[in-house]
Amino acid sequence: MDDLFAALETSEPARQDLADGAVLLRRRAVPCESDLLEGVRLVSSQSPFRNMVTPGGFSMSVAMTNCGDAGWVTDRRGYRYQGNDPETDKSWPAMPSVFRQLAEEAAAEAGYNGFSPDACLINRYEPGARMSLHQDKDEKDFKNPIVSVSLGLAATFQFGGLKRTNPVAKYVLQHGDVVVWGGPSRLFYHGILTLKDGDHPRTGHVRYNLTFRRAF
Ligand code: MD3
Ligand code: FE
Repeated sequence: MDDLFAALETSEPARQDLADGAVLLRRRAVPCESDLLEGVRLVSSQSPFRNMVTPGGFSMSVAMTNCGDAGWVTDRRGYRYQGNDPETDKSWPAMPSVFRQLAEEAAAEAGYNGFSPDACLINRYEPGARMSLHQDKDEKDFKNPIVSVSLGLAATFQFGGLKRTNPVAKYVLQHGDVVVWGGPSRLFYHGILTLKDGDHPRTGHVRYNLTFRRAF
């Protein structure tokens, strides 16, 4: 029996270091999945998902909204964080306490005590949506990690190095997977391959990704 568990563990360990400073906590968010999805519904009822435009003029295939004191936006003027939702002209919805608690606990489990996010970007992928290789560098202090939570359909994530041309490793991110990105991995290039169609019991044909950041 030990061998069976050992075999399962080598393919799917609960915790895995993806790179220096990057820790995957598999299925860590499953116990609070219903509360998280309720939070996504509440936030998006106040600040709806929208397909933002890049500075280059392309509409993103991933639909986004935010909660917290800061929200990430892009338009023809550039990428930035701001306190107001440009679509509603109101503050972003408050960060639900279950979001904050999960992000802070996961960060601590990965070795980043004292992480206190002020922004949560919520990405919604439908089949065909993708996010090309990029760095997250609009935040003030890169010493703070980023915590990501995946819900719904699985997606293939690619993760390279500090240069766009570095070779990439691929990982499948499943429902409930949490990844904490800090230390040297904080500025690594990463992206999501085109989402394949599917049907998830909790989200239907959708994948959500929540990324918790310290923006200001
Ligand atoms: C590695 N989101 O919103 S989560 C993003 O699944 C973003 O929606 C993807 O990249 C998604 O910016 C990937 C994994 C992730 C998030 C932030 C990172 C990986 C990261 C920051 C630094 C390094
Ligand atoms: Fe990113």
